[in-house]
This record gives sequence, structure tokens and C-alpha cells, in this order.
Amino acid sequence: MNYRAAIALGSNLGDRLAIMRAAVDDLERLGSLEAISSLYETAPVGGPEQGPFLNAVVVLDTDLEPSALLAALQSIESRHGRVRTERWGPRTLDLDLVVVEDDGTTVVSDDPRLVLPHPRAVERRFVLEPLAEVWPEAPVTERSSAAEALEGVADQEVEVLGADWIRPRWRLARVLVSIQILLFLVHAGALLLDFRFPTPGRWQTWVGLAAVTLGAVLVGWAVGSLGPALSPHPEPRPGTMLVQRGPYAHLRHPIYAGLALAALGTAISIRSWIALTTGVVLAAFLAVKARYEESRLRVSVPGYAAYQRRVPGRMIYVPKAPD
Ligand code: A4P
Ligand code: MG
Repeated sequence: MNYRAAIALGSNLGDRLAIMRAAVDDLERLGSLEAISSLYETAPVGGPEQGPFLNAVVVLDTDLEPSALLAALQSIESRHGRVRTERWGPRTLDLDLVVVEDDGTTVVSDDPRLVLPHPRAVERRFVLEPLAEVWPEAPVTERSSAAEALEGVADQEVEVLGADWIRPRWRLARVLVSIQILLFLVHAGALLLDFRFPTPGRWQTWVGLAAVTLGAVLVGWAVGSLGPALSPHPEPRPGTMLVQRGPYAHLRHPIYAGLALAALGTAISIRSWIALTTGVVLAAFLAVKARYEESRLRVSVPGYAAYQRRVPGRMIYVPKAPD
């Protein structure tokens, strides 16, 4: 394939993530996708007041010469409901050709139908940052590469949502849920096998039962606040909305925190070392699962990255740092 093209993707209307994912599938049919950048959320630059964009850049090797490639990009845009009303206005999908190389030589064009390299790329962090990630040497101007140009736009804000955004990870989600169920059963077995009645008056009894009660209240409160968003799966279902009421205003994973507290509390109250061990393993697993789940929530749930900044505690309460 003769041509190597950097294509910038942007969306700020409709189901942005679904559209970006479908666009990557469509681009795959135009040649060979050599690299896909992380997914970014970026504040709109120019145009009317509009919602934040998702942006990314892909590197495509293709036989299509640049004008044919641009035509193919425009037909993908229309298929995803792009309507051109105003310049720089909101759009379901924008596909721009940023840089094209023909057998290693940079293609330069000032035909208004296709200007190459893209004239505004060099002043936009939402293009340069993902581009520098996948093709740092990409010649965005005659004199500067993407990585060099990036230094000039460091003051613009962009947020990396995650590198693994191309498809949902249902299989891994199911494996994690199965491990969680198994660890619950092992812990329940340990509690039963090593059961002795909590002795009144011992500190373990009070500490243990207090932890179980607190854990149960936390889980109950959180489940009530989540409503239909409740799911054991770490992969968010399409359309999952951010919940920040009830305990979620103070802690990002109150259900996992409550379950971990209850698991440790039950073990302490019956003074069982075996159950304490299984409880610690379960709590550690929940901490790892919560961490992974957040990497998926950042990609899929609009506003999650900002929520992480507002509520810094994942399973343990952390006061918000002053701005
Ligand atoms: N055109 C010329 N050169 C190119 C090229 N290298 N790649 C012509 C793509 N198209 C090129 O584009 C208008 C005309 O540009 C086309 O007919 C094409 O032949 P368009 O996609 O119809 O309209 P547009 O995208 O609204 O205009 P423009 O000027 O391409 O806008 P930009 O510069 O793409 O900006 N903020 C954030 N955070 N993230 C964004 O993705 N995007 C824009 C659009 C504004 N603000 C943004 C974002
Ligand atoms: Mg455009």
C-alpha cells in the first residue's frame, strides 16, 4: 500500500462512543489500520456553544489516493448521520485527513477541497496529542513533527479516557464476575467451617458487628441510589448514566466498600483466622475489580472522568483536595 494517512476522528452529538467505534470499523475497510490512539474527551474549540467532543487519531495504510480517501471519509461521515449546517458546529462524526505520506514523501496540497497537511492540526491539542501518541514523527508542518508541535499547545485541556476503547470487553467482565462469586462462596464456606458464636464483651465482637452493620447499610443505601444502573458487570451497558447521589456523592464504589467491610467484619466477629484470610482476599479482589471497572467507566460513561476528580475516594473516603 502506497499511502500512509493520519485520520482525526471527532464526535460531539448522539451516542458518541458508539459512533466512534463504528467509524473505526468502517475505516478498517479502507486499508490496513496500523495504529489507533487512546480516546480523548476535549472541550469544543471554535463554533457555537456545544457539548464536549470525543477525539482520537488512527493511522491507515491504504491504496486510495488522498482525494479518493477524503471522498470515502465523507461517505462514512454521512452514513453516521453527519449533517453540515454550520462550520465548526456540533457533529455526529468528523473525519479529517491530517497528514498523508506517499511512499514516505509528505503529500502537500493547497486545493481548498483538500488541504494537506491539515492547516489547523498544528494549533489543536485534540489532534496533536492523539497523533503524537501513534505517529510522533508525523509532519504536521514543513518544519515540525506532531510531537514538536504539541509543545506549543500544552495550555489547551484534553483528557485521556483510555487506550482500550475499541470494543466492549464482555468476556473479561464475565470472568471477573465468576471469580467474585467464587470468592464469596469460599468466604461463606470459611465462615461456616470455622464458626463459633461471637463472645459478648470481646472487642472483636463489637468491632466485627459494627463493620458488618456499616457494610450492610452502605450496600443497601448504594443499591437504592443506583436503581436500574445496578450491575455486577465491570463493563457498563450501553447508555449507562453517571450516578452521583446518595453514597456516590462521597465514595465512587460504595457497594464494593460495603461488601469488603462486611466480609472482614464477619471474620473478626467470630475470631476466625481462616475467614479473615478469605475476607482479605475477597476485599483485595474487589479493590482490583473496582479499579478495572473505572477504566471502563471512563471510556463509556459521559462525565465519569470529571466525577473521579470531584469524588477522589474509590472504596475508602478521601476528602476532596482544595482546587
Ligand atoms: N477539507 C480541506 N482539507 C481537508 C482535510 N485535510 N481533511 C475540506 C478534511 N476535509 C478537508 O469540512 C469542510 C471542507 O473542508 C470539506 O468540504 C473538505 O473538502 P467539513 O468536515 O465539511 O466541515 P467542518 O469539519 O465543520 O469544517 P472544518 O474547517 O474541517 O472544521 P475542523 O477544522 O475540522 O474543526 N473541537 C474539539 N474539541 N474537537 C473537535 O474535533 N472539531 C472542529 C471542526 C471544531 N472544534 C472541535 C473539533
Ligand atoms: Mg472536517
